[in-house]
Amino acid sequence: MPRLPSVLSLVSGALVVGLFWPLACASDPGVTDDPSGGSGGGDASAGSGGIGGTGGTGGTGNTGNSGGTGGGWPTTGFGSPCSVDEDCGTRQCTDIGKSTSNRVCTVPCVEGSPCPGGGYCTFHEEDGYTCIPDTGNQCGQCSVDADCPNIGDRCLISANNDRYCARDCAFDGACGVGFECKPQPAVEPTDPDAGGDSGTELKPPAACVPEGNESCACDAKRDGVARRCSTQSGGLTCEGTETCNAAAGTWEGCTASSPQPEICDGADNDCNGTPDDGTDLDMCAHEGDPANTSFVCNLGQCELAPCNDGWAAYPSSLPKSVGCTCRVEAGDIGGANDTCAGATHVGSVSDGSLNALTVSGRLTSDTDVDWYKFDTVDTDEGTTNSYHIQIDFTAPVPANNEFVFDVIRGDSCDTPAASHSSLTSYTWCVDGTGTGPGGETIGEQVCSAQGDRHCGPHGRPYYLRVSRRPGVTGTCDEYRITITARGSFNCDFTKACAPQVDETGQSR
Ligand SMILES: [Ca+2]
Ligand SMILES: [Ca+2]
Ligand SMILES: [Ca+2]
Ligand SMILES: [Ca+2]
Repeated sequence: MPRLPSVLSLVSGALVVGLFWPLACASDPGVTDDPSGGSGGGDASAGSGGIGGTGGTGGTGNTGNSGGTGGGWPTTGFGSPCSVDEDCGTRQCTDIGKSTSNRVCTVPCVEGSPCPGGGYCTFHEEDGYTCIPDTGNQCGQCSVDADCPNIGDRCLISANNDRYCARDCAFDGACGVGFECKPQPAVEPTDPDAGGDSGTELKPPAACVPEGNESCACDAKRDGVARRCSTQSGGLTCEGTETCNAAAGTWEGCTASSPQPEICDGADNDCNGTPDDGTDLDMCAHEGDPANTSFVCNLGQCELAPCNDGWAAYPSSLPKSVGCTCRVEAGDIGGANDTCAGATHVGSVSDGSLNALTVSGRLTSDTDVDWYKFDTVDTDEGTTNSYHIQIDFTAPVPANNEFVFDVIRGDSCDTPAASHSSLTSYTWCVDGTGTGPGGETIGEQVCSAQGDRHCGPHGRPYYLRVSRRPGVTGTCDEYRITITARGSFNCDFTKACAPQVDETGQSR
């Protein structure tokens, strides 16, 4: 860094930039030899035109000085492209590019004096605080600092979440209209010793920010940039993005949805940041009010909670909103009677009485079965026996096409015999007279303790298993089964009762 101290001493001696240039010029004969300098000298307005053509934005500042001091001044003034210091009337050729080299003629910054020609002051690691031309870098598009063109540029983010290039203003706090100079966190210098070597006291970092930390105006520099936008309703706010359409000069196409009460759909309808964060009751209210249960929101879907005890959601073809309308019998809650061991004991029937047992229930799932157990009593009637077990469906009405039962006669939870399975009516009786396979008279309509035909006893426990006929469409219809031990007709040995076995050894 050999140059900076000498530059600074020159600045302090000259006090202002306008005075510095003639001093430098006079001390360097090479510059006065520049033929282009002669053509621009002497007339301020004519010089302005010539400089503007070669030096761009820096031309005006240079022109005033050269015009004021007479002829022989180079046109390669502030902001002009250059390769080496000698190319510049300012004697300072600086690479102001950040990622891409961009060498232009510059001047040192001076406290209390604006940079020439619309330039601005930024820090250069070798040259210290340096006036560089305004290259239109402010509000350029960027993702990181390196995307911005000039040294000292920052890639900042606005309150609307869009990023933009912001130029340095640490030296003098000067920014254009509509911008304000805001402090910024320090960045690691590419050369950690730069500040120390230059002898320059570094100012706290700052950059030009749109007033209010708003987005830069939507213009050609910002075309296609997206920023955050929002939609508000009822105290709720949803956010989205909108895009700068430079041709129209407006931000367009805000993607924010309209805030809505939270429903169970996997989406964050009220835009509070959490999907489906309402109560199950509220979020599924639109699904209806199911009976004997409630909706719960699960993975974006309103599902029925388990039914209250004593109720089932059956048949499953019903709409979810119906809920649990199929009553489960007390003896079947939790599937209690789904096995023979859990059979519901429903009482007993006797041939000494016309009283019947009635069993009713519902099959409350596709696979539900109901087991029942009852006792039968064969009373001693002396010379006759009216024991006649009859089991029949009496509901559904008018016809039962859905339910069947299996029968086990005896006190054992065996598999029902095939001939005693899938029945809708069952008879086992001795209260008649018939002819056996050997031509003998059978039946206990006439019987005695001493004669050929004894009078029982035949009383046995029974198991009954109610199930749904295979392939039938299930309903929650109630079935009803009537059981008697005293048949309403005499036993017909020609068709009923088979495969009745000889349980006593004496009669069938
Ligand atoms: Ca939410
Ligand atoms: Ca939701
Ligand atoms: Ca059951
Ligand atoms: Ca009897």
